[in-house]
Amino acid sequence: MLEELGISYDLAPVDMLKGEHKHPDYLKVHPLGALPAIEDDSGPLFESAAIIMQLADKYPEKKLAPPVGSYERGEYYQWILFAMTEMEPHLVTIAQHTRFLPEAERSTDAVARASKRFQTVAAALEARMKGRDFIVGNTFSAADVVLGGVLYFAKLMKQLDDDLPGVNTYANKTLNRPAAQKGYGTQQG
Ligand SMILES: N[C@@H](CCC(=O)N[C@@H](CS)C(=O)NCC(=O)O)C(=O)O
Repeated sequence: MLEELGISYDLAPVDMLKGEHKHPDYLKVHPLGALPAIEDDSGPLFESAAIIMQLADKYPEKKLAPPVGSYERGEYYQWILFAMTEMEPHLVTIAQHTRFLPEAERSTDAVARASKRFQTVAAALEARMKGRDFIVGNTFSAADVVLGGVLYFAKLMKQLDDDLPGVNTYANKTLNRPAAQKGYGTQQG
């Protein structure tokens, strides 16, 4: 999002494999010790979609959010919350049970259940993307930044199969944007 806005920022890497995200200093920024978080002149903020929506509103001249009160603004909230509440939690479950939890606490059943639900939810996004380039209206918005981030996570978790061609095309287009390539280091086929 910062790259899309073209504003300068300093990166503060947090090494999760070393547990730096649970350090007391970082817990002052994010009480759950999760990533990402930002700090600007106004103070710290966590929750990726909240950060993205706040930045879109803070730089209105970049036109990355539909006008407040418009129908498109409603759709913008709808798809952002869809990404964050219906898609992302299943990916977090898959990540925890394949990478982050101690092996003894991992459950293949939990992964299977999360993956099944993710596929059901992704099918709704597949239907939405039929004949569309962007999730809301016909221009790029912060909602595409949110969806792009979640779909990037889904790709890492190997959840975007060939039976989701529209979602794959959308994810690749979003992640091939120069800002995403700079931000995530992505180059999708
Ligand atoms: N809903 C949160 C999810 C944050 C989240 O779970 N981040 C992961 C990394 S992608 C994390 O920090 N996990 C470590 C933990 O929760 O202890 C957001 O989108 O910001």
